[in-house]
Amino acid sequence: MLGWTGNFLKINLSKSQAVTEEYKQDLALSFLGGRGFAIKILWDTLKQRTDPLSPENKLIFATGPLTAIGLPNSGKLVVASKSPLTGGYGDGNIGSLAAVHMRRAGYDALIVEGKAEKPVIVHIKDKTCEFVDAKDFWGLSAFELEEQLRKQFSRTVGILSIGPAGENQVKFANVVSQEGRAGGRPGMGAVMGSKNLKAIVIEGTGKILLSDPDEMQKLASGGYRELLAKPLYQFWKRQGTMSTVEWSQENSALPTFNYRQAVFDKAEEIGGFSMEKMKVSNRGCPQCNMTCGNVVKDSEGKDSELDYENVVMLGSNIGFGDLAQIATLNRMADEFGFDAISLGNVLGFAMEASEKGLIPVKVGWGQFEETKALIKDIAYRRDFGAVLAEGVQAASKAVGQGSSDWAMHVKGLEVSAYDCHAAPSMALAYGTSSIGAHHKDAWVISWEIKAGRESYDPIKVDHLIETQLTRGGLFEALTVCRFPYNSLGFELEWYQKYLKAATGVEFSLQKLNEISNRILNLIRAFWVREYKEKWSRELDVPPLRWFKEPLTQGALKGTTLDLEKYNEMLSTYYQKRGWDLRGVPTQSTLLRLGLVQEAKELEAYVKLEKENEPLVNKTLQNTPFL
Ligand code: PTT
Ligand code: SF4
Repeated sequence: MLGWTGNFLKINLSKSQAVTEEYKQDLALSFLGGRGFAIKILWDTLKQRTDPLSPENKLIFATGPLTAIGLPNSGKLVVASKSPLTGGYGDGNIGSLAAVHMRRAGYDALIVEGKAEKPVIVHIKDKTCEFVDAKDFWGLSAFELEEQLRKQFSRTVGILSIGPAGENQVKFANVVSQEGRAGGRPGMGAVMGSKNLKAIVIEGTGKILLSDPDEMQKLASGGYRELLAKPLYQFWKRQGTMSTVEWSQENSALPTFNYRQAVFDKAEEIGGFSMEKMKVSNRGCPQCNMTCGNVVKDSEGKDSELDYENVVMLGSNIGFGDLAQIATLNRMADEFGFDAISLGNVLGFAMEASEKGLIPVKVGWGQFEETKALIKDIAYRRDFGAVLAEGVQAASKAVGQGSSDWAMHVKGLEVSAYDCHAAPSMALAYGTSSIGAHHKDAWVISWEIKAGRESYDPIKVDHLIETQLTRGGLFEALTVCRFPYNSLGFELEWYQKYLKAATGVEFSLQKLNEISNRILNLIRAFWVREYKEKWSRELDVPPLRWFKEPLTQGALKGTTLDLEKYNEMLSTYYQKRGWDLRGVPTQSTLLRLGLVQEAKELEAYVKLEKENEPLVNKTLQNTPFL
């Protein structure tokens, strides 16, 4: 095989064994890599209803055919598993030297299964794999750990690790790499912790065989040059994602006080220009010339890397208007290994519940010391922290008293940093995303604002699906960073040329769309298989706060989403996807995508419709919450 290595490394922690597994080119041509490999492996090898925190769950680190071959923004990988937070498919995308080393060691994916008897570090060096006792490392923060591992192995190794949140199986713990890169929002760090796996250290020195190496070299340098020439490049280097704070404020989309409001009176203090005054350097993923990590000094004088999502969720959403303090909370998230978006949601939920006198914790909006103390309680599952460590969906079940309306999640994954009181298609993007309420698959809100935010027109559904196929399908299968494409306007054709030079295979845009569709449909089938009789279209509905509680401030005062119109839009979405009124792929959709065996298997769990039903009003009768 050219472009792909053709190998996975299967690591069994229970047996301290690692075995190379060759895979067939068919798999690569049908699923491309990254998220595609991950869902196919999970579908084929995971028993239905596996407990996500049991040794039987699989933790997959997967790359794509463009990883580690010197192309712009290609130093990333997907980490995936059955999620302990949602019970469905979960993944994240991390920039890491581990992606580069994995491919140079000759693997396209690592598949970790079983559970080590005692805490362990897996050290992979080309074709060797050793299991190192981690007793001296267990308990360290992700940053301390990296420093020690670099001293023990070498400065340039790739490291994927967890902090104390992952060790204690906090359901929204993620995987950390290279101070400031982290991924796997739906609890991939908790899965790693449940396996007693503190870190993977990886070193690869081999070469990846390419179809046309000379052409690839030309394309790589052409790509870097093209990015440098993009009009938005200079401003991007200055602010990265941080300029979105001001944009969200101007457009009433800035999560504020647990999404009660969409504007914040201290937005300017926490925005991109304020950040620039504090900035000390840029950081980024390997093989990238857009390095978007904004490093600032936090309130304790330590380095912290700021992104829009983290700043908003640990800022306006929990009442903080001091960027240095937010930077401290952000650093704590990285050190403990929490997903910062979910952490901001969980804290927002706790602050609102505390204000309403519903929980035994006293923590007010913007109270710095109390917030830091609560973060530690969550990491170590102390007192009420143990309830919050389960995520907002579970916490709201424990608290009751109507709190599920303002537990901001979809399918258990906490909402990322865009308020949707006035953004129906962004709400639908959260509702139908592959992993729960994340903007990764489709950030459609800026397009929607231009298109008319009050409308529920089917054209919005078309745009959403197209975006999901490109971002949630293509970029997650390639695992390359999508920022060149969606933030600087780097054209998709570049990736077709890269693929041709790497693999020798011509991929038309139509072919790539078909692969993306296959991946997203199999992910949907996985959710349905795991939820079985508990599956319902209600799971595709975003938090009720956006429907029930109008905004009371800003230009959009009085606005809510309309549940009936949302529901109709959801039915249109299903029909355009080739899914039935429950949101389950029909048999003809699965067969058209070549998922023949998968359709048969899914039929064992849920009866499949043969074809799409026409849209009828019975949709509304099927939704008990109306
Ligand atoms: C991503 C999610 C995001 S999305 C952010 S900020 W963003 C948060 N970052 C966190 C963090 O940092 N530390 C932490 N402890 N928790 C965090 N949680 C949040 O995680 C990230 C960039 C960003 S920054 C984005 S949008 C883009 N995401 C990409 C993607 O998903 N796919 C892709 N092909 N390219 C992407 N490029 C951009 O990468 P998750 P990273 Mg991340 C510190 O992990 O689970 O996918 O959730 O990976 O290497 O840090 O790069 O405004
Ligand atoms: Fe990583 Fe940012 Fe570069 Fe993307 S643009 S590869 S997220 S540093």
